[in-house]
Amino acid sequence: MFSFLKNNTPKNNPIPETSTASGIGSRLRAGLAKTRDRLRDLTPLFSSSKIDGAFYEEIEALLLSADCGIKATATIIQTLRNTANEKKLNSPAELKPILHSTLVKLLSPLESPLDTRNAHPFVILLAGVNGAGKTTTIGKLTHLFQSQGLSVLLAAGDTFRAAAKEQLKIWAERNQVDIISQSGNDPSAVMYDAVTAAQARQIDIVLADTAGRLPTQTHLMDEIRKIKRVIDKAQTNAPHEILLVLDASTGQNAINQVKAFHQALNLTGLVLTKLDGSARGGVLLAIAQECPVPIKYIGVGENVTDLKKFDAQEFIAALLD
Ligand SMILES: Nc1nc2c(ncn2[C@@H]2O[C@H](COP(=O)(O)OP(=O)(O)OP(=O)(O)O)[C@@H](O)[C@H]2O)c(=O)[nH]1
Ligand SMILES: [Mg+2]
Repeated sequence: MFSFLKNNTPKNNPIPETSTASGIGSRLRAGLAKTRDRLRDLTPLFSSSKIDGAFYEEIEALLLSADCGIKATATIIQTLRNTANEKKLNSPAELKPILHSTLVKLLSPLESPLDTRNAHPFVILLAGVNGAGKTTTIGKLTHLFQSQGLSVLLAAGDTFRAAAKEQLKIWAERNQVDIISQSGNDPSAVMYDAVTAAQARQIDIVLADTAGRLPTQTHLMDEIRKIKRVIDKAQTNAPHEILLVLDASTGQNAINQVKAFHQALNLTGLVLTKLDGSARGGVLLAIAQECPVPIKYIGVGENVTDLKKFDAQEFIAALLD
């Protein structure tokens, strides 16, 4: 089901960052502080005197506690054991760079920068369970795209709650972009309007908000499938990105969410939010092992600039170094 994701990393058109490299690095480190803290006992472990069964067991326990999941943890421990045997390593310190490179290798296939230049307007549909961070992520993405000189239109597709429309409107006002909404409660109609409005106004990007839904709510999953079909009617081959927004503190249930939403919508990517509030950042490794949908962005705070393009090397460095 996920085989198409392997080695399809388009490195040619990455979205440039808006801040300085050092600023990004320190924000990412601050955002990952809780997970890094959970893994802090790795440092004394790698300074211990010998590689033995207890050493591996302690690494295993730490990885599991950071929510790396049973399968990814087993893969990582096996790689460490194999490398230690093959290279006849005696000292735990020699295994530290091996752990680093193993984690980067596991996460690298998930890097896949978003390229908005191959369609106009470029339509991005955001989906996810209630409270995952969809609307906030739209606010952050609006800021990011605008900083690249792109024009943005928001589609208020969460017609379930009046407050949802208001929340998106606040983000629209903050970023000074237009929002398409309706008084009715048909999200597909809102999406159709938004895409045709973007075509008429020569807008670069449409960001489509949707109501939170659980994969078990069949009628709501049918509804979002319909939203996708209607967007395609308004513009052939749209939406160009279908992103699942996932709360990183969800734990291993994140895996079930990815699988269910992917089956329903054929996801093109993930946004992992609230990494700053969670010690469970290891869930990215579980995703890489069990359901490798590309991670487009990670959210490391509530501010408009707290959205980071996912970079495996940077992520692991911020977690371990
Ligand atoms: N700390 C932190 N909080 C976040 C992040 N992303 C979103 N939030 C917060 O999470 C809460 C829910 O965010 P929303 O954007 O409303 O989530 P949603 O998915 O649109 O929710 P529904 O529309 O109700 O399904 C808000 O309080 C946000 O400020 C993040 O990266 N870090
Ligand atoms: Mg919302």
